[in-house]
Amino acid sequence: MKLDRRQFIKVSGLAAGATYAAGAKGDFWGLTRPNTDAPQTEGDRIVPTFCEMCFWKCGVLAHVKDGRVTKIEGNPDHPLSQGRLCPRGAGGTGLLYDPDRLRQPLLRVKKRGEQVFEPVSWSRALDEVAEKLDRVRQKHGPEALALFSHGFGGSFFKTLVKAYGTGNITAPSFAQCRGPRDAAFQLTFGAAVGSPERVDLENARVIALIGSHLGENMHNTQVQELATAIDRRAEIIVVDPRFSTAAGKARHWLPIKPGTDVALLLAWINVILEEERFDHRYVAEHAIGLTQLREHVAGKTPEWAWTQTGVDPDQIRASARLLAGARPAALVHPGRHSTWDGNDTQRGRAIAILNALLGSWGRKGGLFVPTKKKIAPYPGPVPHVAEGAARDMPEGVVYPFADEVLAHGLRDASLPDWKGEPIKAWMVYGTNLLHALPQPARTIEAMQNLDFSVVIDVLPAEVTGWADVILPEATYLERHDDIHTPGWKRGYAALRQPVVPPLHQSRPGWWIARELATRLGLGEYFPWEDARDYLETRLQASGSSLAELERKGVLVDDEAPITFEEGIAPSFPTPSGKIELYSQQLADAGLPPMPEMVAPVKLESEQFHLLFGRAPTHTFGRTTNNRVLGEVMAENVLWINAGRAKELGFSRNEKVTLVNQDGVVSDPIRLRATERIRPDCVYMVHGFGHTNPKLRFARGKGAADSPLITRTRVDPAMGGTGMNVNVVRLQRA
Ligand code: MGD
Ligand code: SF4
Repeated sequence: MKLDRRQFIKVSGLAAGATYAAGAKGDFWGLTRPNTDAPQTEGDRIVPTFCEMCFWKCGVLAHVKDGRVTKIEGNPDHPLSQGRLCPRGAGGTGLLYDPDRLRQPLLRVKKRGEQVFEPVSWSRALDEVAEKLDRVRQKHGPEALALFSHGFGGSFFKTLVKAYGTGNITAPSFAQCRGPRDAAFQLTFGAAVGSPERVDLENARVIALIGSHLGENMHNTQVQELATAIDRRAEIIVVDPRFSTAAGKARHWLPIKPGTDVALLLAWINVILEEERFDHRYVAEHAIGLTQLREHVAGKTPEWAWTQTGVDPDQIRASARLLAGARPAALVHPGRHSTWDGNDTQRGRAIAILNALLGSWGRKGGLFVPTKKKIAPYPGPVPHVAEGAARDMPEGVVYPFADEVLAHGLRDASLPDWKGEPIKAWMVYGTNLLHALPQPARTIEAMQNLDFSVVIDVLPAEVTGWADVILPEATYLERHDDIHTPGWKRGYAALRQPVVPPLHQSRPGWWIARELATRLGLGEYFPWEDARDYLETRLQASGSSLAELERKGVLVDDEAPITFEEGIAPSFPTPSGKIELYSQQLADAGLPPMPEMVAPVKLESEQFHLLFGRAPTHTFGRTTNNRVLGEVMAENVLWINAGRAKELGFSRNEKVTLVNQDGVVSDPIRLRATERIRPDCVYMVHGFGHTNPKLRFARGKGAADSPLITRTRVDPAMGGTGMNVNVVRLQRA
């Protein structure tokens, strides 16, 4: 099925950066509403479930006609979609009917990486995986197995490997994405920001986005709320080296020099404190460390920040005043992908401190206190593994605020030169590690050094090419998963259920995990008959039933208070029980207790900072083979400042390759010369430049940024890999 023409026009307009016709809430961002003009796509059946085209998990209604999914719409009852979807969600059929899908289990028959596989039966493949995992367990102990798992479907594999005996469970969404920001908010407020983020955008009167390119990063609910806020005349401040889609809606665009955001944030704090514009009562009641903060930012004036950031001091002052003038409904968005330059926890701390000064934590139009629906656990044995046993840090190295296992750390523990206890086997679920981890050459070296690897995926990817066994999973439209109950403005429980039966020989993750458990003698941890039995047991124990959830897709609690104004008692589970403007925890760990600037990477002549981000139609590399979404955006381009392109003798849209500081050369990519980016930066959308020949649509389209990420700066607080520290020069392709 294709998106209908009208949806595409809306989406294409967004992708092309066109001017947007203001209309009903969210229209100009390309969100789709139920489409009544396309009767040929109406289904005989409508099945509610939730989306997995990205990790936001909006509720969808899938139309089925003659056994095929014809249309996917937003579920109006689901709190995250509210009847709308982003372009990727509406394009889910492009994944379901992708002709390149993995169709049957595959066993490697030649050398690793040569990509020669033999199709085999499920029982042969599962026997092989169980036998190899058993061998690893006997030879090296269970902790020698690592699970890399990204996506909601990974939950049953987590149970499996915990029962097997390993705590080496990780996802790139921590140390390559949101980890630093969560550590920062945890240090400051005693609680993380979570996903979906606890930001009350729709009620905010001023919103500062620091490198959060909402509108290109299409987290549906946030985009809808941002659109509502704009309709209500909220002011937007965008801090970005690139004039993003959101910058087009902003009162202030601060085109900052990469790697200097802490300087800007300190200057904002300086203005708000010096001019006594902060929430005195809130800070006096709830925070500690104001005196140290005042001392710390003394002299960090907008004029000082200008020398670091290149941002006009008047604009710094004016934007600080705008923020403070709207408190507490003034929000500095915590961001999500925050592993930039290794000083990321400190940048997150500065953002958290600003929100504290604005009194916005716990307040309407600020960062609300999420509520969660309670669903009883399955009453079976729960596997436990020893805490702190993960092998993700070299001996003698400690990242004191790493709350989750570091994905690149487990990769490094698989390398031949690793000094500690090694990882010898990988189970990879739903993550293309060759694009997701920095230094992909090291990832390949690690995979070559393993005793065994199994990849569970829906499509071929670069990582499947290096696997010993590939298991084809059913897509999210063909399977049950666990119940989803995140913290949000209203508690809810959402069901993922099959809309159509699995195509080809793909199987749901719960079935694969349970079959492996049985073969490994761990069947007691999967005591249910099938996923329906598992879900029914949990729901009945919670006063509902599977039939009810199958019909509705989502059960939503009544409204409950989510702000201090509505009666939530302020609580800050930090060691002091207060908001910690000054962090004794950081000081005790030998780290700066107040955010400090770290010198940014220096450029030589003809070099650019390499920046990357998202597009409305794509989620990393997982959607770039999707023919439906590919009609809107089939390849990425390289944004370059038009003046700079001319100066270097490049024509407006010629093809170039990028050469990084270590001599690594990218695939060719077309230039997009524009005034909308600083002269010292180039920018591309992440997820393109696939090399796996089995991805017949995506292969060779655009360029990947990952091979150019040969250097990282590691965050000393939580171990995240700052990746925006690589520089490139351009050469004619
Ligand atoms: P994707 O690239 O989307 O995400 O990196 P990944 O977690 O690797 O690849 C997901 C894989 O999951 C694909 O192979 C896809 O086919 C498969 N898949 C999709 N749906 C399913 C399913 O239902 N079941 C199974 N079994 N498989 C499925 C993301 C990570 O990358 C993150 S979160 C961030 S924020 C970072 N972003 C980033 C960046 O922007 N630039 C660079 N250079 N590196 C980055 N690394 C991080
Ligand atoms: Fe799906 Fe878009 Fe929602 Fe992500 S934001 S879950 S892709 S509809």
